[in-house]
Amino acid sequence: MQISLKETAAALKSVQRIVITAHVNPDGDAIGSSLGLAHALKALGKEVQVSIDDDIPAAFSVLPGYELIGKPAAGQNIQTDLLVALDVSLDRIGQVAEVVSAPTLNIDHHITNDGQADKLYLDGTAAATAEIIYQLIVELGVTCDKDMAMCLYTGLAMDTGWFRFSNTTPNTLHTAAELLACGAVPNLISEALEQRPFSEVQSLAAAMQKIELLADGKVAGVCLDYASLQEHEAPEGLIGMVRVIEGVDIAFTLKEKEPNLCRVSLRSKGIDVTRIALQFGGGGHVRAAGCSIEKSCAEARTDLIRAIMQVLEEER
Ligand SMILES: [Mn+2]
Repeated sequence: MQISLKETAAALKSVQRIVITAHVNPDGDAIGSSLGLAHALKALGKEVQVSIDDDIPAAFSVLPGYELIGKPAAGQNIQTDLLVALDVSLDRIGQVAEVVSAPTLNIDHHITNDGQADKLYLDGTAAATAEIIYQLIVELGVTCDKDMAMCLYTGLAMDTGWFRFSNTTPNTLHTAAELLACGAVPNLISEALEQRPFSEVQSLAAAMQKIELLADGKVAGVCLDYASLQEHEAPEGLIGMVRVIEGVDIAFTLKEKEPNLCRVSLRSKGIDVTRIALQFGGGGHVRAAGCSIEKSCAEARTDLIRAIMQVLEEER
């Protein structure tokens, strides 16, 4: 059931124990929104746990509360009054779905949200879930402090490509300004999140050698199979390097994270790439989407390219 922001605030106020989660393969918005909301609910005297079924990259230790994020263990049974899922539909929260049995409240900005949660607050115009969480904090009557601001600013900055992408609105920048006024330190966040181990820069260089151009240069992508990912870890930011290639409309990366399990990221300069991601059970936004394909790297590549070509053909 879709609810309003006011009803979302009321749902949070009406319970005492809250577990916050976000999607697997968490990004800055998933982590920043989760911690930002956790700080706000703690300020209201709530008992809050943050549980995300994945490893949290160490770079995010710049965020206050990083050490509080737990990972659910199989067979665990977390008792709580409400499960709050951020930046995701309930189908991508991994084992959290099994270890927590409680009513669900979902807060998201993805237009592809499946609406399966008991209560859903969805704002597809928000650049980031963090933008919604800031409004929610105001609605809750909580004073935004530095810890909340650091976390939410990170979510907002990272989902907008540091305020460069088309989802950046006047409200996004107003929110960012409010967060700076509340104590967020933008250079601390960007320096922490931009730094890379030397080995990762080398991995990025190796992966960039494998970028292929397709469809007369309208499509570019890179596929990393399981063996090559054992040799060099998948570098962060690879899709961004593919995206900037002149003439490219659709950029993709395909990473075989486990044998026969490929994670796909898609970016576009206009074409709706959710049309491709949805074909494989994924989702996202018009210009940034993703999905998983349970096949080998080579087979998944064939299926993905076929789907991309079909969408390009329909656009013509
Ligand atoms: Mn997001």
